[in-house]
Amino acid sequence: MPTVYLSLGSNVGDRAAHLRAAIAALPQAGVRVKHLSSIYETEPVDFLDQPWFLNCVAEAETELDPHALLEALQAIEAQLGSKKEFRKGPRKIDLDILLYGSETIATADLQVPHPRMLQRRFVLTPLAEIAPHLKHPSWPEAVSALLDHQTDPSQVRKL
Ligand code: PH2
Ligand code: MG
Ligand code: MG
Repeated sequence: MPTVYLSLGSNVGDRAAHLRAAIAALPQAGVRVKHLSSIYETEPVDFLDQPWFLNCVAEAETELDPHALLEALQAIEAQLGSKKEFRKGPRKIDLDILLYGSETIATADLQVPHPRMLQRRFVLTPLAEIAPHLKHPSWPEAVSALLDHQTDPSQVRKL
């Protein structure tokens, strides 16, 4: 069964409760969580004029294929009432696929590895906590080294 890495984020309402609800919904969706990072409070990136996020990363196993996994995550977002008003804007819960085994996927609705993950401290910091030696065939280095060389100036604080 492939190991997948998921990024979870929330910056609206009771952010920690939304992360907990999403994590609790994963098993019924066919996603078995093996490791969960700490929760981090993170400065918004890309679209800056929005509240700070809580972010974490999960390592999980699933028999769902990548697109079925994407649909399962979108169903949890909808079930928790998450609506994004606009791209990269505030939302109750955002569930993103970072990695799906060592696969590379480039379709209209799904790109894996997540195309911006190596430029984001809010992803690399929790990922390095649970999987410092993780590598993908398309990456020059493992996660902990990528974090060491990170130029993203945004703040990331462990809660
Ligand atoms: N998600 C975004 C855009 N910006 N910034 C932080 N700190 N955390 C996020 O999860 C995040 C973001 C779009 O998905
Ligand atoms: Mg996202
Ligand atoms: Mg998303």
